[in-house]
Amino acid sequence: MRLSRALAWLSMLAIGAVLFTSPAAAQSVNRAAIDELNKQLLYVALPLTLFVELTLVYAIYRFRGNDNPRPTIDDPALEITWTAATGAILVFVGISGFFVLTNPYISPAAAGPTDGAEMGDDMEVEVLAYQWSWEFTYPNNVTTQDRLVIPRDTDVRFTLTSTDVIHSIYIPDFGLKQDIFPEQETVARTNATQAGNYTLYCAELCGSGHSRMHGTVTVMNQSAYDDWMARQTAAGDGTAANSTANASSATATPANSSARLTAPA
Ligand SMILES: [Cu+2]
Repeated sequence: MRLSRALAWLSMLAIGAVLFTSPAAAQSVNRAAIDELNKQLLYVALPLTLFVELTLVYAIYRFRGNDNPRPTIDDPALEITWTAATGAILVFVGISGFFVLTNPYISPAAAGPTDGAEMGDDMEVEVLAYQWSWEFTYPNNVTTQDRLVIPRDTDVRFTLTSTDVIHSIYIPDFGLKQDIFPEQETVARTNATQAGNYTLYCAELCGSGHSRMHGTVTVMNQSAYDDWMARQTAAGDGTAANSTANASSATATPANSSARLTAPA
């Protein structure tokens, strides 16, 4: 009696922990898809864990002090049932994971032609990674260093290149991570849903300055973003010659781009 009451309390505690620790609203559509998958898998894993653990605790209690256990007898029906149940769970996990992996925000490069056509409307930001900094080039040739500014609720596509070694862009709050290779272009995509400042990291050990290779992502409402972009463009007019001259050689010489328009941090 005391044991069953303890088990009931344990079950209630576990279910309560899941209900009250549900994550806050996601900051991007990528993150929302990943969080939703985690939640689905948790709802499958939790009852299974409880079932296994409670069975174990019951067996320990029920057969305590049994010095002469009988051998297990074959039970084909039981064996078929648990094999089929395990198979069904694995199929569920596989299908759930597949849909998130093929989400056009999470795997833009693997998305089908329909999604590719839709991506024509994305705002495009060129990301240049190099030892040990980031350079972001927006439409209008506006460039920022170690600070990425994007509008909220807008599909943004990043085309990523490196001038030296392999880097990796990682924005944990957005659930976004993509390797960046020299002489090769990779793509990442997101849609940020909450204004604010987030941290961006390099997630690939890329040399002695790797730990310094981080930046800020600022998500603004559309009107604030438009104002910001107008200020950057106006500030850039004074150095238009520099900006244009360097824009063509940006990929080759990022280190020389200090004369180009750089947003205040
Ligand atoms: Cu790096």
